[in-house]
Amino acid sequence: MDYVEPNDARERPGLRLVLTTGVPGPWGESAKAIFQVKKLDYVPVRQTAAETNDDLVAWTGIRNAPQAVYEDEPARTGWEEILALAERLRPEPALVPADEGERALMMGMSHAICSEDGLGWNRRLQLIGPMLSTPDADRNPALAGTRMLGRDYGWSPEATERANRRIVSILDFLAGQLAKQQAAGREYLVGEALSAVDLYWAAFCAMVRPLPHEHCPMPEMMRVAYGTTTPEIDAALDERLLAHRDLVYERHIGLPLDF
Ligand SMILES: N[C@@H](CCC(=O)N[C@@H](CS)C(=O)NCC(=O)O)C(=O)O
Repeated sequence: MDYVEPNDARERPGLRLVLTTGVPGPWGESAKAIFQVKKLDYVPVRQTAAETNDDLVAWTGIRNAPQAVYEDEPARTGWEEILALAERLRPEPALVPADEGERALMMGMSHAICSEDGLGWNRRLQLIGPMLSTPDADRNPALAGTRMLGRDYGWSPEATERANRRIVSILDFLAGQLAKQQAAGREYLVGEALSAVDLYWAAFCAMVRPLPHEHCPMPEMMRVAYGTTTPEIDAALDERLLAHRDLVYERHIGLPLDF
């Protein structure tokens, strides 16, 4: 992917998407997948993980990614506002169901995957926890970036402890919903068609079961970290959920990923 620097991107019209370079960040991959399904063109803009990203902050006021910036509107940074922007700019194909009950379920499930205290959030706390629990964690210069992530995303020893329970509970819920849908002869997580939650599941699944290197050429260290799970997470990772991730990539997003 050819990234534009923030100082150049801010001068450009249209839709710009700030992404963490070199890694498949699940929130960023979700935004890319939504834009891809809707065939919305955007200018990819550089953000570097665990750094201060001063030029970006000078432009949008926000340090991390993703950020979707349309014309001179404020940057959209949350998964829900990025989805709302995409639905407004390109209503078809709709990724939010029209039926109110299905919409509420779809948004609730997406919240469980993407929001604070959700699957991705807790998995991140679980991943950085061991590094921030070492005896010299508060002064080791090699951990400056990890400390920044810990501060920005609310790490504490208690947070690591409950993260595993939250992750397993959310995986169980997703597996149960997919089983219900399949029993009713349906292929997707909600309703009859693809919706945003299918894209979120495909992207966030990487944090517990990364795609193979030929489909997702991420740094080896990150693959090992993401792929090292707990016995409870392994047990909760239903084969059908993994097969659903594959279907979504093959049919709607396309592989290999480019980041
Ligand atoms: N603001 C997003 C979450 C964004 C987020 O957690 N981004 C992370 C993962 S992609 C990030 O930018 N990490 C690298 C960093 O903080 O430098 C939301 O609420 O949906």
